[in-house]
Amino acid sequence: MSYQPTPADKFSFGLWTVGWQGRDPFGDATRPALDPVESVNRLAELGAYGVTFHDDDLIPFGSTDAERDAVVKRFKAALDSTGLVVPMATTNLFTHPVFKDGGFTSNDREVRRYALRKVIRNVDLAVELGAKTYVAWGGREGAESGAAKDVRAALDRFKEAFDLLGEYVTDQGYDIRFAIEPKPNEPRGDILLPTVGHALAFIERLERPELFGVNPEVGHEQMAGLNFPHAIAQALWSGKLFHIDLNGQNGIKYDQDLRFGAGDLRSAFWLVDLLETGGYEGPRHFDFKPPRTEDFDGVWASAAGCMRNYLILKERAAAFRADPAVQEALTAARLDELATPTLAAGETHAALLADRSAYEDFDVDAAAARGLAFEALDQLAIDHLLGARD
Ligand code: XLS
Ligand code: MN
Ligand code: MN
Repeated sequence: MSYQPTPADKFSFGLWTVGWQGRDPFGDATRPALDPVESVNRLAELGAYGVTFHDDDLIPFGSTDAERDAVVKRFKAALDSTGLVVPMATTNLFTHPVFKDGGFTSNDREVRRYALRKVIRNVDLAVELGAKTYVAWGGREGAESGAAKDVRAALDRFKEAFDLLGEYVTDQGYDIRFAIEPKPNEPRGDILLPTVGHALAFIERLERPELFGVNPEVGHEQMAGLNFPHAIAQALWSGKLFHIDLNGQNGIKYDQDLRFGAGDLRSAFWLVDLLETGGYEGPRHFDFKPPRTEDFDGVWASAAGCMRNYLILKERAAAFRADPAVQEALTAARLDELATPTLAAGETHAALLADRSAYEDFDVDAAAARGLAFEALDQLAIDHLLGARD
């Protein structure tokens, strides 16, 4: 099996991923800036299908209108010559010091109005470039101390901002939806909408919930100690998995943004299994940071590794599902039974209460003694994941 990606695999990368210069809180950049056009060319050569960007990744902050136009023209020419598409774009509301207390939820009203204008300007460009998803990561929407942020008022302002954006794209007739990206902390001490669950609940309070979904990132849920495939399953179940950020993370610590497949490999296996069988048709988007130890050869090796690992896991997950021994083990583990409704079709609570076999005559001890056979099933998964199944 060749693990050579093609555009049909729908792999996409943020300009800020391969373009990360390696600047961290303790050290300076270890790599020079990367020309976005060079990124487009290299990603296309590697077999990617899409490229994404924050406004400032493409158009340096503070550019004049003429400079902006020239950058966009050159970028479009690179897209045309490579066939790469722009499935998603987003806004940088975190780097410039003006956003030190956030964009949509800054205590400073003028900053909130400026943030909305900055987002709308880039939504226009995103639509012009054909993007169907607009990501909103509120990295600075949060606090380090208690009284400094009235969280209920901040959520009102968050809702106000998203309601306005929903109204704007509707009035413009744009074919684009928003994907909110949760993260528990970093760069703020605590960030609002910290997990997928928080974001899903928030979306239901918006005026146009149908325009809003989530963009979960592997490492962000894992920073909170949560099970990422479970978060993805609930987002899919809710019809809200609009986009995804794939990367790697080793447990509860700083946002590592390792290449996909590094970090929790077992979780990555279940994630790919779910994405490939659960009806997700969007881009497989990588939001990772090639470690600052790497030169550009290492950057491209890291990007290629993300896609290769996805394809290896896709192959292993498909083999797991196709294995007759796995089919038997799934039945032994009663997965088919879980898929069967607890009440029969048309059965009422009165009928349940009248069913003596459900309670009065139910042999609790016999049911308690039955094993679930999950271990044998899980070992089959490990065997497939490690290529140890013959
Ligand atoms: C940072 C986020 C960011 C978003 C886009 O932690 O992952 O890169 O994906 O703003
Ligand atoms: Mn991250
Ligand atoms: Mn991300």
